[in-house]
Amino acid sequence: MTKKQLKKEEVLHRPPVVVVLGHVDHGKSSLLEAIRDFRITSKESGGITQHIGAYEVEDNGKKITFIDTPGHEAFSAMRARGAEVADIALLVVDAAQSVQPQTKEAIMAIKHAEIPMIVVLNKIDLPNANPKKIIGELSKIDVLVESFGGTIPSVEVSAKEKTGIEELLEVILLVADMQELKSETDVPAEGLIIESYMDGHKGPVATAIIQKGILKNKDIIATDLALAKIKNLEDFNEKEIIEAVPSQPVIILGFDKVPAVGEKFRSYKTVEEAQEKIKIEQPKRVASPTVIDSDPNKKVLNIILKGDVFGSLEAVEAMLKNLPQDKVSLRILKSEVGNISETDAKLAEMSKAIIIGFRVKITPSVVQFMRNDLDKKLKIKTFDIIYELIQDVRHSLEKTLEPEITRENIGKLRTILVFWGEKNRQIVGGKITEGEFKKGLKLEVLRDDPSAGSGQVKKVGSGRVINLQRDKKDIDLLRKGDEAGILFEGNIKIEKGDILQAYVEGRKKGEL
Ligand SMILES: Nc1nc2c(ncn2[C@@H]2O[C@H](COP(=O)(O)OP(=O)(O)OP(=O)(O)O)[C@@H](O)[C@H]2O)c(=O)[nH]1
Ligand SMILES: [Mg+2]
Repeated sequence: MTKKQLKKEEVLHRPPVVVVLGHVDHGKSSLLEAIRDFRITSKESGGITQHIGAYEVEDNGKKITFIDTPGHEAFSAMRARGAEVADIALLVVDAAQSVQPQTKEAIMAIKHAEIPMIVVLNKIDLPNANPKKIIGELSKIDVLVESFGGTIPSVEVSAKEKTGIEELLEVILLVADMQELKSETDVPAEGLIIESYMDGHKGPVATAIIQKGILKNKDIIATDLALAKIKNLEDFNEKEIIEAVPSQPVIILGFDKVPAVGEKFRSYKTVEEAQEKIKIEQPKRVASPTVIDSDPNKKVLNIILKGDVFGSLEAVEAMLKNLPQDKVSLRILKSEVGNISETDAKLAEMSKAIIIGFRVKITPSVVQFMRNDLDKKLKIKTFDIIYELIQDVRHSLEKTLEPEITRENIGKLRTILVFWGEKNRQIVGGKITEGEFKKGLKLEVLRDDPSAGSGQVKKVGSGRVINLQRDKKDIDLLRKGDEAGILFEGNIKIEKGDILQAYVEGRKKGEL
C-alpha cells in the first residue's frame, strides 16, 4: 500500500501501546524481560528503573509496544505520561506483598488516562505469594477483577520463572482487539517524546512513540522547543529504519536541541514552516530559575541541576520540592539535560551554587578547572541513585542553616558581699542557691526590679566566672549551699543582692 492509495481519512490498524505500571520492585522490568528476554534490568543502576523505556514485541505476528516506567515515588510524572500515551495499562503487583502507595498512584493515572487495565499478579513463584489477598485489597480501592465479579482481567505470572507470559500476551491482544485501534496514516506524522538526552557523539537523542502518520528518515519535525531534520531513525533496538508507523517506538537523531519529555512533535514540509511554529511557541516556554521559595529573610541554597534525561530531572526537581524549606530555601538556578560543562562551572562560581549531576559526567575542561581551584570553592557532586542525591541535598541544606544556639542554666549565686572592683573585674562573695558554679561559665547579672513588682528581677549585665575561691584557696567547683568568693569579669558593677545566673551555651546543628 503506497501513500497515494490511502484516502485522507483512511485508517490503519495499529498495534496497542501498553504501559507497565506499579510499585517499585514489583517486577515491571523483569516482566518485560521475561516477555522479550531482554536484559533490561542489568543495565540499570541497582536494578531501579529511573527512566522510561519502550520495547516492541511480536506475538503470533501481532505487534505490541511496551513502555516500562519506574516505580519509585519520584517518577509520578513519568507514570502519568506513560499512561497518557498508552492504549492499555498493566498494573503489576507483587503477589507476595500487598498493594503499595505507587500501586494506588498508578491506578489513579490509569483512571485519569481512561484506558483499560490488566492486573498482573507477579512473583507467584514465591512460597508466600497470595494473589487472592491482593485481589481483595484491590477490590477495596475499586479495582474489581473478573474473578471477583468485576470486569478487569487479571493474570498470574512469574517473571522469574517466565510462567503465565503467554496468557498475559493473549489477554493484552484480546483487550486491544476490543479497542479497535486505528490511526490515520495520510497525515503529517505526530508523536510524543517519552525520553530524551544529550549523547556526546550523536547529539540530542529522543525516544518517541508515533501517534499518527508515518515518520520517515530525513523528515523535518519540530516540538515546541526543538527542530530536527532527521539524521537517523532507529527502532527500539537501535537498528536503523527508514520509516516508523503509528504505535511504533522510535529513536530520533538530528534535533538541534534536546526536546523535552512529554512534548509532542509533528512533521512539516519545510524547515521554514517548522521554524515558524517554534517561533510562535517558544516565548511561552522561557525557562526561569525555579525559586521554590523566595522569602527574602531566609537563607538560600543555590543549585544547578544536570541530568541525563528530562524525565529524571523532572523527578529530581519534584523530590527536591518536597524537602522541608521552612528555614532554608532551595533555588534551582538551572535544570538541564547534559554533562556538567564549563558554563555550569562559571555560573556556579558566580552564584555560589552547588552543581548536582544525576547520571551525567563532568567534562574534562571542568575537571581541569576543579584541579586549579585550590580553595575548592566549586562544589560538584554526581549521583546515580536519585535517593542518594536527595539525601545529599538535604545535608547541604542543613549545613546552610545557622546552628541553633542552645542555652543551659547551670547554677545561681546570690551575692552577699561585694569586695573590690578594678576596671571590669570584681570579687564577689555569695551563696549558691541553685545548681553549681565552675570556672569559665558565662554569667547573667540579675537585679531586683521593683517597677515590675516585688520579687521580679531583670537582667542588668553579663560576664564570666574567672576564678572561684573558698577559704582563700582556688577551687574548681561550688555546689548548692556553698558560700564562696568568685572573681567576676563583666560589663557591670555588681551590687549586693544581685543574682548571678551561670549558664553554658551550645551549638546544635540546624534541623530542617
Ligand atoms: N521471585 C521472583 N522475583 C522477581 C520476580 N519478578 C521480579 N523479581 C525480582 O524483584 C526485583 C525487582 O524487579 P524489577 O523488575 O527490577 O522491578 P521493577 O518493578 O521494574 O522496579 P522499578 O523499576 O525500580 O520500579 C528483582 O530483584 C527481581 O529479580 C518474580 O516473578 N519472582
Ligand atoms: Mg524497573
